[in-house]
Amino acid sequence: MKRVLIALGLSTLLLATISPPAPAVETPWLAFSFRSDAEGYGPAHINQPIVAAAERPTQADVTDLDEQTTLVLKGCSLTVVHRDEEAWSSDPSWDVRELLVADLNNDDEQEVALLLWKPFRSDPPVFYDAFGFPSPWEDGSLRNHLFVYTWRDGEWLPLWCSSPIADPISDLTLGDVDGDGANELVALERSYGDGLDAPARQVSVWRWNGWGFTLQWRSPAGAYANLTLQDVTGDGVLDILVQDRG
Ligand SMILES: [Ca+2]
Ligand SMILES: [Ca+2]
Ligand SMILES: [Ca+2]
Repeated sequence: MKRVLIALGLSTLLLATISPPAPAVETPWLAFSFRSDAEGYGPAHINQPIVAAAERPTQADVTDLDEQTTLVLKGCSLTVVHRDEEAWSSDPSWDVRELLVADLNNDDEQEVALLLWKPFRSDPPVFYDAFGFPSPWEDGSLRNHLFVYTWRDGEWLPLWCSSPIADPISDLTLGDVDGDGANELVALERSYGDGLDAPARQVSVWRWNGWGFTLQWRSPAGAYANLTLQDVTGDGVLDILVQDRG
């Protein structure tokens, strides 16, 4: 009898001191939906649950480009393997963070976008000296770039390589977010100096113009994360969804 009382006493004590875990409060989602009657994309808080996008290929992932070609992102470097042989590999000084295989220039063929960091080189330095203005970046400092490559007829070719990006991109995706039938590039942007876990400061929408990407729209400043595209308004046009950590 004494043992039973002791056991009951203990369980009562445990119940009294361990409260059930509070239900997880999900960070609210925000939808930026294209407005044909206004400039840009209107924000709206949404209540329905959103499934975050699958992680895009990073660190030690293999992506099939075609039946005979794979992209191997291992550590910070990308290798293109064709028929079991290395066809191309990224410069050792690059830190390739993310791949996006998609039709970036709306020609019905897929390209490969690389989001990477590489050391800045004021090349040629004489350019800055001759024109009497300082280089915008310190030599050797890591800068964010977006490079787009094509794989055509067994050749890996650069289609477009950005200069250092003013507002580094932390995440990007592609889809037709204004319903005109052509893809836009949608990015989350940070500032240099922000930590890796810091939320993005802006959402931006870019469109291929034949020789590069033109900014279509940039969101108000905020604290954004987990970019994904889904049609939550039911109008057949993808909405830009982000979690709002502000
Ligand atoms: Ca294309
Ligand atoms: Ca579009
Ligand atoms: Ca929609």
